[in-house]
Amino acid sequence: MPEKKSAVVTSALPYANGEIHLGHIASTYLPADIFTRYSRLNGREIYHICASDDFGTPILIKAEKENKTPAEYVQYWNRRDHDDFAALGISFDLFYKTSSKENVEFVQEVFQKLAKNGHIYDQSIIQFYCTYDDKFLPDRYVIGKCPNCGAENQYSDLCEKCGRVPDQILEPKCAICGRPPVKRESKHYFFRLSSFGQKLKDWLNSNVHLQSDVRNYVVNWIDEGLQDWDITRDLSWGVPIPLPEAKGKVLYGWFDNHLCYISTLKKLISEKGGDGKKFWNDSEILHFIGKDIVYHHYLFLPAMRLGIDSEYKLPDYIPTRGHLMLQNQKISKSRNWYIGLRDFVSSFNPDYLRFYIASVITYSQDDLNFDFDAFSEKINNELIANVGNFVNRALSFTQKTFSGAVPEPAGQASDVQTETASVVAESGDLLARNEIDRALKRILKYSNFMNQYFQANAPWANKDTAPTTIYVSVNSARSMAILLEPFIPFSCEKIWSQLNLPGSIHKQSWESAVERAVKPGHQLGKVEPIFRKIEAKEIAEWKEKLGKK
Ligand code: B3M
Ligand code: ZN
Repeated sequence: MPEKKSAVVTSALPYANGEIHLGHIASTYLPADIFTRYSRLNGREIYHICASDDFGTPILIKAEKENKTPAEYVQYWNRRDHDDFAALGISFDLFYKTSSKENVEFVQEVFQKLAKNGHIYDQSIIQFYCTYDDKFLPDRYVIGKCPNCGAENQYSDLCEKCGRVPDQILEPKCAICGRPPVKRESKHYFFRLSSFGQKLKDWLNSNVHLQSDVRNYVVNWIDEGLQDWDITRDLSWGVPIPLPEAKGKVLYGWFDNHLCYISTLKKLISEKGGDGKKFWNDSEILHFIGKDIVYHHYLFLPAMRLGIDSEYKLPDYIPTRGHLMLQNQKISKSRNWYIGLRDFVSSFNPDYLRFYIASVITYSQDDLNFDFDAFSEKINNELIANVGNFVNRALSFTQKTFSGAVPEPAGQASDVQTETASVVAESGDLLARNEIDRALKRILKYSNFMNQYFQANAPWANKDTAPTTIYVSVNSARSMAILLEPFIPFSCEKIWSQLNLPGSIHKQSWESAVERAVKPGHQLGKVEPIFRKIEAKEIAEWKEKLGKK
């Protein structure tokens, strides 16, 4: 077999100013985790990197409101996010932070290289300033009307309607006090994004792995002309601009945050005794994002890497997915049309959320919907009635009829063997291509096939063939545990322990799922139902809570 290329997976960095909710999970963290888990089982050296996005005005605004230093404030959210992700089984190799010493130093180094290469210039600009709050008002400190699409109430750093950066916001207001700001002069540093148009286009057009619909509209943006990018903020909270004359100025959060993908990977690899830069450049690089940050990942990020002579290679893949709707409506924290991750996994098995979302996430920018009735139906009728039912039937039959010892088969059941080989190959191939929903469907089809096999062979009524049926079924349960590990890792741990197999389910090999590795005479562990059904009452309560303050 050819050596599999190592890989670095990154998930967009959550701002350290609020809890992780179901929307984040569906667009970014779960697909990245499923891909990583599959790749690990498939024998690839792969690391999943993430960090809290600590700098930037929204965070400063919130820290001020809570009377905390920004450093204290982000530390809280860094821990909290880390713990919430862990509760959902999102298996980062390192969850770090953009305010780390390593990132700050790396960002300053990149700034200096860009400056040396002539990609940075300074210019005095007129900045909004609130005389009431006595502050310059960068980014989110200013709210107004987007000059590109006319949407009202947009922040000056990103229009949520059209996804562009409205650099000349109309009808500006101070986000703290609501008063119209005045204008004052300040010296700012700019990144020459405008000079990267052709290089970016060449890269976009030559990278065959990018999703073509996203590539097309990014190329359109380039054709409309790129603006140079103001990378300066008159704030105290950020990466200090490493120039003596830039005292009191920091770099814009979008200058430093994506560099944290690299600085965090470097930290991880150096802790393992390796060379992070070499690892980055020898690996396949995948940045998982939601569609609202396309502009930043398809333009800013590659341009900055090009600007330092591709010392760190550009991404091979930028898996970009749509937003999650909730009961067919846009998620909104202020209207409480929103589900916090912590809250959700404290009432439901985290695998239920993983399973449901995995079954609906397409590899596209289409929006998805979280629907409570569909959720309970999927869990009760597919996960439990299909997978849970088969595994439990096979194992409890072994327990009752063969005292928990796997019987000696009398035949081969070659139809099952063929089906097992094909589900392993086909679902693996789909996962490698990020087609998560289709991979899961394929595995469920296999589980269905096994239910039918068990039913048709009726081991309770056919004494002669029962040993073969059971031997084959127990082995299929093992195969399913491996194939489902990327999707429902906690439940697969349970199946693995009921099968009483050695080692960790998370360290098996994908290919080994074709084998009949559970040998005759093997003694099972304690067998019990793996899942609990969702009750109509629970769903009614959750629906009731939505939208209430
Ligand atoms: N924190 C924005 C967002 O979550 C930002 C992502 C940074 S990825 C480098 O939408
Ligand atoms: Zn103000």
